[in-house]
Amino acid sequence: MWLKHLKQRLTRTSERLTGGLGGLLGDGGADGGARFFDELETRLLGADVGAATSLAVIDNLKKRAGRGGARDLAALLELLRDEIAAVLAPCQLPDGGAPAAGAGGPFAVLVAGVNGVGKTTTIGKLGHHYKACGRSVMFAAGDTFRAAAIEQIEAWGRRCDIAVVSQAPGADSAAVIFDALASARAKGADILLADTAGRLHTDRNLMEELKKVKRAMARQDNAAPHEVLLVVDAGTGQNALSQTRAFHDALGVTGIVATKLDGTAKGGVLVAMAAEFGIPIRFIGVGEAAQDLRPFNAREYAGAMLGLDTPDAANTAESTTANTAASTAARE
Ligand SMILES: Nc1nc2c(ncn2[C@@H]2O[C@H](COP(=O)(O)OP(=O)(O)OP(=O)(O)O)[C@@H](O)[C@H]2O)c(=O)[nH]1
Ligand SMILES: [Mg+2]
Repeated sequence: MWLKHLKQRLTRTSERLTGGLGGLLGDGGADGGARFFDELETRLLGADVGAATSLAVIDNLKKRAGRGGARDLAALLELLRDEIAAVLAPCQLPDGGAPAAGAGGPFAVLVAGVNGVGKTTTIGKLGHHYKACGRSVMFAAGDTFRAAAIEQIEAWGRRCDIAVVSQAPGADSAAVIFDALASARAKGADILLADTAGRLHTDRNLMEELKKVKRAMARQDNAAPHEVLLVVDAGTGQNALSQTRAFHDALGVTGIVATKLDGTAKGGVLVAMAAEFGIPIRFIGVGEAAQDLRPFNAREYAGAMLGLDTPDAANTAESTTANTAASTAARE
């Protein structure tokens, strides 16, 4: 189910990459497939895979296809999937890196990113995911700035039956999150997901404010935040790279969630991010509903980018939630 859904949601990217490609193989690759490989490289660039990575992927593909190998489109796409998956693989964690129980406290996640990328929605979906895995979750309404931000996270809290710690609009975000962490500790919650207001990565003052939030969390628990989760909108393409650079410099990003992969043909940006940063891509978002978020899997994603079925991964994806619950139980 999920794989079909993922493939369908990534249609814009897969069409950009593979639409009409077969026609370029022409007479069976009399030109050694030169036209095909050139076009494929251009398309990888268009899907925001990035210049260096596109070139490397195509070079490897040419070598593996061998002389006269540029004939069979299906076989070439399988090889291409391998090449893309190899770039993505170092950024994949089992089950999106299911949080270990903190030493006597909740696993505290600070969620950050520029305006409108999907932070609050991702928190709602993550809450839903972790609850389905049997973890107890709390939310911190740390976006005290944007109108209706508190109502938005409270609505997710009601939908998922998750307690939300909030204060009045305009309150100090660091104070709200500090209190929420204290409350999550007192209540013995497994995971605290802290929302923050969207901010431009180029705004020095607002980036300083985030550092302050991070310090406030550490005062409550030395090891907190256990995760600094950056949310990026994949549709912003190359801009997602500069956002990641700036947030990583300021905060030390430990995980990435890429959202809105359903609405964009730039799904290749994850490959560029993997190649440049190597920061774990923990989850991907492919829609607005609670179930439109899943742990990132390199091979599944590479296949969906190319519109391929991934029969060998069908079982693993279907049982991801069950695996998470099982591995969680095993740790406890
Ligand atoms: N299609 C699609 N829409 C998404 C996805 N994730 C979030 N959205 C939508 O994007 C819009 C913005 O989402 P929010 O969660 O409010 O974004 P935010 O980063 O919290 O925004 P600010 O707090 O204003 O910075 C909402 O309409 C969401 O429903 C996704 O994966 N796919
Ligand atoms: Mg928000």
